[in-house]
Amino acid sequence: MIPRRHILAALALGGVAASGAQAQSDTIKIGVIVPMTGQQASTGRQIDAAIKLWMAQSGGKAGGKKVEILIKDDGGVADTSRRLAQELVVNDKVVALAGFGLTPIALATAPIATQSKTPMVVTAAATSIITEASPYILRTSFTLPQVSVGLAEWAAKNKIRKVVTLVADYGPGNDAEKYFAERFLLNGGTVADKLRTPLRAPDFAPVLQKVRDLAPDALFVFLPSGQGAQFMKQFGERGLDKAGIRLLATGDVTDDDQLADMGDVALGVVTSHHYSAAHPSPMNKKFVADFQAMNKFRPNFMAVGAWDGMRLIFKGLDTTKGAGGDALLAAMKGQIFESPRGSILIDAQSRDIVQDVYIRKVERVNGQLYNVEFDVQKAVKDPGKLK
Ligand code: VNL
Repeated sequence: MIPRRHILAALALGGVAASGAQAQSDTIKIGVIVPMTGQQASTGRQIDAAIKLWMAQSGGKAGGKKVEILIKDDGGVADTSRRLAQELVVNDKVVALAGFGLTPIALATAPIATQSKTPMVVTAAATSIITEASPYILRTSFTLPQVSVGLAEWAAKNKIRKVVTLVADYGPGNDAEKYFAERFLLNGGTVADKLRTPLRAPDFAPVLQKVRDLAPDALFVFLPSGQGAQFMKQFGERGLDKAGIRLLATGDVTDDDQLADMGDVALGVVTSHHYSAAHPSPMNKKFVADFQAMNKFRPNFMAVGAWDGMRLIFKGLDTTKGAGGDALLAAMKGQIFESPRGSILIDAQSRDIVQDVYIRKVERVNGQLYNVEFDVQKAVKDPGKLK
């Protein structure tokens, strides 16, 4: 006969184990890693705000379970992001990782996703190669080749013959320079010089002097979100606009996070990108209104990438009833849905985003600067994957 106290002890243990498992399976955790401090802090602030909005709108539930978001600050440092990802996967048992504000960070963290079979949704970083760094990576942001090619075509069609390119000297900058220049040359243009500035603490004065001396019809620029305002100020101070040099850029430079304070120098700047706070769809109008009711700033493309990233994960969890791993990965591949930016597809094969790319011009709308869309290329796949 088994002594009564043993049975009681076993029951108690079983009870603890059962209620522990219960508590665990009732709550699903998603780990978000973003820069909340340092040079890219605005990216973390936008992503954090967008996720709070998503949680309020969705009721914080997916697959019939409560979802908890664990948001971590990597300060823009790759080693920190990698360590945080490891902790989130091992200790917190997150079903998915999301965020990733800079390309080197996404690339450094990719092996953690692969080893632990944890889906990793890149909502910000935008170098073409990222989705190839792990079969568990999906992307809801964009790629630089995706937004650079159409602008090169627009320039060639609009009497721009000679350009200089200027990019931040790392992954997305290399992509922007390469794909813009290739397409521009193919359309009969010439590229007088290819200039680069460091990612950390760039000084635009020397390169802008060089651009002035080269006197191109236009300067094409890519800089990561957060550097646009400083660049624009110096572009104006050095009189490049007055010298008749047109400014063309990816939308990262006329970022909605900073655009309102850029002043008249930004007027008329032509950019290409996948999102503008001025996108005239009913869904975007509601998104911007809801976002601004919660925050004192406008949503930018980082906010939309994160909001769509949450939606992608939540819909996936609805399908898997809260399970992660390969089941969640499969449930996220091939999703098609309407975003505040327009309709998007997560290509099942590449796991990268297919989306419309808009050509926009900075204009004053009701007294405020906005990127006003005037042309669109539909359903653009990342040209970086076509080679
Ligand atoms: C990246 C690309 C970062 C575009 C950005 O802002 C951006 C990246 C922080 O891949 O590192 O606007």
